[in-house]
Amino acid sequence: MPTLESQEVALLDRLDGSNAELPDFTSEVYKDAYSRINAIVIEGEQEAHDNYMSIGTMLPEEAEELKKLGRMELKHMRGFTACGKNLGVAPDMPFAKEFFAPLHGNFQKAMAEGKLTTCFLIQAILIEAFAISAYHVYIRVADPFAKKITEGVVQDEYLHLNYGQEWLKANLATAKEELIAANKVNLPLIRSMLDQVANDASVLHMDREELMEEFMIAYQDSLTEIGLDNREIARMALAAVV
Ligand code: PL3
Ligand code: FE2
Ligand code: FE2
Repeated sequence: MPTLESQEVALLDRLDGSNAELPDFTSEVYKDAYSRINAIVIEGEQEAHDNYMSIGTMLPEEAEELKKLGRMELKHMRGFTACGKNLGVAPDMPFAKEFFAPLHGNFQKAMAEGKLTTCFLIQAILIEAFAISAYHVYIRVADPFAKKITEGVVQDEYLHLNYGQEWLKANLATAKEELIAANKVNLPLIRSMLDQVANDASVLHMDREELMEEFMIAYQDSLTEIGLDNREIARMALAAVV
């Protein structure tokens, strides 16, 4: 039986994340990158709250449930605010607002047009899958305080993704066309958000390829769950590359 070369052992360690090298959380370069990443997460959680409340106004029978999700998002926001404080970092909120502006604009437009399917896709699938992928990768390289908070948050994000999946699944017959069209417009925005954050993320020792991989897993799994077939999912995913 062949023995593992030491390099392969190192690779195995990294894949499971347990041996990824931790950054220096006190360095200026770390804090500078963190001021933007932390702001993105705080803004993202705030907007997630607002988006679930908005969806609730269009779905009165689900309003209570959606309020619950919204409250969880505010709790996440407070948790991540504490993470920045703990490191002595002030979040760059204007940067984060600009970062979310295109997606935010599309959500607002869909709301105004009563396009519930588009709203669900943007918030409960794309944004939640983006959050889940980022939080998974971050947990492996976070400071101990932030790691604990993020571990709690990521569990909730699965509930949110699930909630969106269930709604889209139940409404797929009438929603499919809009779902595919909305994906074509909004998946490229997620891709470009990932590109914009990649440099700062790498300072936090978060790898870009790993982020993409985690995102594609969460995204494709959720489309499967909604009831799309492999060919439809492949077509939808291609919107990220073309
Ligand atoms: C929905 O519940 C939350 C929406 C937040 C989206 C955040 C995406 C974050 C991408 C940048 C990498 C962050 C790493 C985590 C650092 C605290
Ligand atoms: Fe959240
Ligand atoms: Fe969420």
